[in-house]
Amino acid sequence: MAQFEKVSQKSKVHPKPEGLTLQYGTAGFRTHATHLDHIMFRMGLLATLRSKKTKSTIGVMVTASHNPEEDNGVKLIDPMGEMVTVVWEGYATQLANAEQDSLLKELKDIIKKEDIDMSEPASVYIGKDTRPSSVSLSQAVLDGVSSLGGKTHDYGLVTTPQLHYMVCCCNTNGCYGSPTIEGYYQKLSQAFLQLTQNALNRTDDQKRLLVDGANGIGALKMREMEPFLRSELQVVLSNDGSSGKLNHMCGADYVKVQQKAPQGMNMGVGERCCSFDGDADRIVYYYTDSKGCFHLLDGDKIATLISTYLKELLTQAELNLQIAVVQTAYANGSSTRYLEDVMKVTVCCTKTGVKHLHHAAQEYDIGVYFEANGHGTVLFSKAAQKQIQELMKDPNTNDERKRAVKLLESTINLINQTVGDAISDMLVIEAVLAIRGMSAQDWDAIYTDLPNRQLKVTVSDRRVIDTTDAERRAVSPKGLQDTIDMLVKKYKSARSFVRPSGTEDVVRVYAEADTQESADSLAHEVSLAVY
Ligand code: NG1
Ligand code: ZN
Repeated sequence: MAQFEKVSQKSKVHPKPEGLTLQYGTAGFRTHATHLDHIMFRMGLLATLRSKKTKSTIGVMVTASHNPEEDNGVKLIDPMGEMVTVVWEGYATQLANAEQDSLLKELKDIIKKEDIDMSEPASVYIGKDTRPSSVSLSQAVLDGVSSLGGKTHDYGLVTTPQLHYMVCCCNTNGCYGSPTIEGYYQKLSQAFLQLTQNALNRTDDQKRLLVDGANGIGALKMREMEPFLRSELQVVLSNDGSSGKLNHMCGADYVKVQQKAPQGMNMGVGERCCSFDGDADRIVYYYTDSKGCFHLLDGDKIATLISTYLKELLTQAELNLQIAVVQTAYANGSSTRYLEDVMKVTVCCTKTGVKHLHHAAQEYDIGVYFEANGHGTVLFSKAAQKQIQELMKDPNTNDERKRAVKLLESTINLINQTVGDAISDMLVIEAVLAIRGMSAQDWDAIYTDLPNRQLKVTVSDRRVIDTTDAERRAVSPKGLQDTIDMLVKKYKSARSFVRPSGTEDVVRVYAEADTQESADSLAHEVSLAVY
């Protein structure tokens, strides 16, 4: 078949280094950029098959998010903008690891297993982050798609969530928005401006936000979006990519893990600041107080702020919709306690990795999900959205209810429901703070985080650690959990767990306790038990 001849020829231009094996993990493929050319070509092939199979447009994003600039990676995006299914993650690994001479065999195997009609057309949307290696790697994806006769649309430099948005817009015939960068800015900015009309007498100081762009794509896109916000948000951008290195001493991951401000940011006392990660799908906020103390407002604080706001609107609108917050084992114990005991919302805990949180959140009328590291969004079920729209149209809805319903409607439009989105989340947070007249300190005071520490341990084979109970307990190696339990007992309000990372060759250790010294010491003791 001529179709496969082209694949065969082109694959020689993107050869696989013999013996190299990689796995499609929680964040797709991710490793040093020099090992990825063949992976990109093959993901172009796989996206084309996925498109034929689903009769929809599929997305391929070239990025390694918060990893160092020298790394790169790739993720596939399914028709509704969600992560690709587990079975296809398996195909991705199968195709990636096929030696050069068995690539066609593996490709045909997938076509057969999935019963793919190869005469179907295929369409693939491609995006990339600002890493120098992304240029040639995204070209390799394009080569893969075209060698199977698929059509491509190369969006060039976009944030990961922007590409998810484009894919969703395309496959819902524009119902979600227009699949252009301009359409994205217009949808979000209109919703933001509608929301901030409800915040009275905001001063320029209150409209000011310091943004750390991690020297990445988020900084570029923030600059593009600013005019759409008509000064309702006055962004002061640092780490905008003009001189610094991507994610180096800056960005959401650095700030969250180091629990300190990024380099290059000039923070005034109490000033609201936030950091994006390298592909702008994560965000964390922070400020320093008058004593120079750094305060982090992470994904748990974001989930709390947004769910409190939504719950209040539901009460005002007299809407009986179930709201739940989805977290992972990394959620600070104080946040879980506050959500369950004070706010009385359902909280559920899933394994690390956005796809797990996303699926759990889909089970509720309104599912707010955030990883502690700042990756998250809010999902509204179709039924919930319909109820909100109907109430808006109902002539019997009184003014107070109507105001709440209108706010809910604009909030839904402002949220990128396909995936966590730093720009969209930032605008939601800014709108909520404005409407409620809250400062960063007011937000921080909702509850007090338990001091915590995250460590990485390098072991010879991280996969010997197996976990259960949403990764909160280790089942192997034998005896490890007993040791952790024993160590935890030595400290007050303590909790600790270990799990193998899905994106790096390390074991992650997490500990929290009543003081920072105790959290640090517990994390250290547990990491010694992992060796
Ligand atoms: P791993 O490396 O599996 O811990 C990290 C983050 C996840 C998720 C993925 C994908 C932590 C502790 N882990 O996963 O939450 O964001 O990267 O980027 O932050
Ligand atoms: Zn990211």
